[in-house]
Parts: sequence; C-alpha cells; structure tokens
Amino acid sequence: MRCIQCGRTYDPHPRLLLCPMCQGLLEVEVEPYEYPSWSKWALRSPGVWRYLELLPLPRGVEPVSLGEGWTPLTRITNIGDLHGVNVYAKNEGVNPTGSFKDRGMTVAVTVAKASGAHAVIVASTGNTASSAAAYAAKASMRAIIVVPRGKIALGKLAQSILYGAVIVEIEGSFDQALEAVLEAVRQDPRLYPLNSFNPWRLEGQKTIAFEIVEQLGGVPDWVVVPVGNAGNISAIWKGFLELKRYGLINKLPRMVGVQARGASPLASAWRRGLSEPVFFDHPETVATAIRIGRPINWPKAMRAVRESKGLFIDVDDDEILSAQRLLARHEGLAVEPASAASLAGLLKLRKDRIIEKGEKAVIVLTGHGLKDPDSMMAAGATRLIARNPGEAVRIVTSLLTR
Ligand code: AN7
Repeated sequence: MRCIQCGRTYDPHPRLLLCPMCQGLLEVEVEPYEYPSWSKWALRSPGVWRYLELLPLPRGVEPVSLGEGWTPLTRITNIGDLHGVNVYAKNEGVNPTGSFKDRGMTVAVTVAKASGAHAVIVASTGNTASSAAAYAAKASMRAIIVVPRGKIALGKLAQSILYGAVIVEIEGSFDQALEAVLEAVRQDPRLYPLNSFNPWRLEGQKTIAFEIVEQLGGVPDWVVVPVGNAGNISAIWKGFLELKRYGLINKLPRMVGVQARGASPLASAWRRGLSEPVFFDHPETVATAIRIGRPINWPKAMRAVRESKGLFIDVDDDEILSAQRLLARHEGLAVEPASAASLAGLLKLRKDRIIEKGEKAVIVLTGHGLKDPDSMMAAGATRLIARNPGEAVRIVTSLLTR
C-alpha cells in the first residue's frame, strides 16, 4: 500500500486505510501471482472476480459475493443531439443492489470479514448504504449506516431497511455524516468503515475499466462518470492504468468527471484553474447521490483527470432531469438522476465540440432508476382514468387517432 501524499509504502493490512504518518489517502498495489491476460480471464465466469490476478484476495478466502459486475454495455442509438459520437452506456444499475457500489463492496467486505471484523459502518447518500447492508448481511456482519436525514432517495432507504441495517439519520449533509463516521471509527476500532477512502473498495470498482475494454473490444476515447465523493472516477482510472502497465491495452481514455452545479467542488476548481477543490458547505441538487460538498477522494480524482487529459464539468438540475428522461424514453434505460449527469455532461461536451464526431465515449450509468421513485414519478406521463372496462376500451382505441 502506498500513500499518494507522502509516498511512504506499507505492508498491506485490512485496517490500514489512511496513511499513519500523514493521514493521506492510500492506494493498494496488487502484485499479480500470475501474469494477467485477456484469454485467461475470458475462460472464467464473468463478474468482478474474473479479474482475480489484479484483485486483493487474501489467501484461502472465499469472496463474499452476490454476483456483481458484468453489467451490460449498451449502444446509444436514438439520442440525436450526440451528432455522430459513438456512445455506449455502462449500465451499473443492474448490479445486485442496483448500483456500482457492489463492485467495491464485494472486495472490501471480503477483506473486512477475513480480518475478523463483526460490524461495518458507512456514511452514505444512499447507494453505499444499501450495498454495504446487503454484503454485510451475506457476510453475517452487522451494518450501521449514517445518512443525511430526508436527503436519501426512497428506494435506497427501503433497501437498507429490508437488509436489516441499523440506520442513523443525521440532521446535516453527507459530509457531516462522513466526519461522524471517521470520528466513530477512531473512537471504536471494532467498527470497520466501508467508505471510499477505504482503498480496498476502490480495487473492486476499478473492474469497470476492465469490463469496458473487454465488452467494447478496445479502449474508448472518453469515459464520462458522475462524481460525488470522487472514488469511482479514481478507481476506474486506476483500472485503465493497470491494464496499460500489464500490456493489456496500448492507449488510455480521457476521464470526464461530471458534478451537479449545486455540489461542484471539483468542477468549480477546474473552471478556475485551481489545483484544489472549492468545497461547498451547503451542497444542493436533485441528484441526491452526488449531493456532496467535500469529496474525500479529491486528490486521486484530480490526478486521474489531469493525467488522462480529461476535465471536470458541471450540469444543472434541469439538464440532469432532462437527460434522465432522454435515457428512459429513447433508450429504455431507467437511471437515477446522478447517473443521468453522465449523459448531461456528454451532451454539453458535444455541444461545445470538445468531443468530436466519430469519437467513442462510454457514459457510466451508476445507479438504477428505481432507487429514486420520486424522480421517476416527476417525469410526467399521460395518465387517463377509466371508470369501467367499456370506457377503457373507448379511451385506448381512440388514442392513436387523436
Ligand atoms: C448513483 O452512496 O457517495 O464519486 O454514499 O450513488 O465515487 O462518490 C454515492 C455516490 C455516482 C458518485 N452515482 O460516486 C454514497 C455515494 C451514484 C452514486 C456517485 C454515487 P463517487
């Protein structure tokens, strides 16, 4: 494990999550016990654990898995405003709990369980909570989730309740929930934290990069990712770097991080040419998943975007909701608002001619639409009431001629 701030290296340990010397973020470096290769991977059943050589699995340990990963990569065919860009959507909503978080949880919960932990804890805008709750259940561990009260989408709360998590609702933002978790873990080391400063989790999430290359049969020019706490964009970039290091690809994509305007510490910094984020004390957006003002992984994300010659941009709530409807009504893809930020960002880059005709872009659709039924209901539809079957017949047979 290496500290990205001071460069010190450490022997791996499940409990080593921040640099003991400088409190910087750590990065896991997996030394493959065998050389990774596409042909070897192709022989295994698809999913996160197919990429075993590049994952940290303690010896003799069986992964805590719910069958995560190998999500569809769907070609976008009906959205005209993309004007000749080849766009593919990585539909992470079909993971076991409905978001990309499951990729990280299968690895981090496996590591946590192998280390003897009995209880996991997360701060969350909702998806991390649902995922942690499910994987903790599978691992026979207790899950404690700390969420901003009234600010997590209904589906995510409902999942966490059903999976049996203990739910602590804090009057405040996600950022305050995360601060509380960090302090709680300092005071009670029996709690094992699964937020994305936990570098083991990011090891699972990097498999999005592996799958994109495998499913596309190559490396796209652009990968567009919604950014909240900035773990996922960092993880995906790490995945591409590892493929390059082992000679499994020979070029790298440009990474685009999309934030919601009311919660855009990284995009605001980028626009002004700053190398550190402009923290938001009162983040606000309809995309509650990314309503985050102080992204803990910002140094990793800044590095990913800078190294890849990408960029951070922001989109407003109207653009997000309009992209959500476009995906649903033209492509049959139901995603939650935060995920639609990817498409909204791509449309903006296309309009500004930053992405050019003929280029290949992958948008990562991070969470399922059912996570946020309120946003789905607000999309609006023609809804007609029939008082009896006869009236229903008259209504439906008149619809197409009207
Ligand atoms: C659908 O669940 O932070 O930039 O606590 O749920 O890695 O934080 C969720 C984040 C994008 C942003 N899309 O990913 C949480 C949480 C969806 C998300 C993000 C989240 P990061």
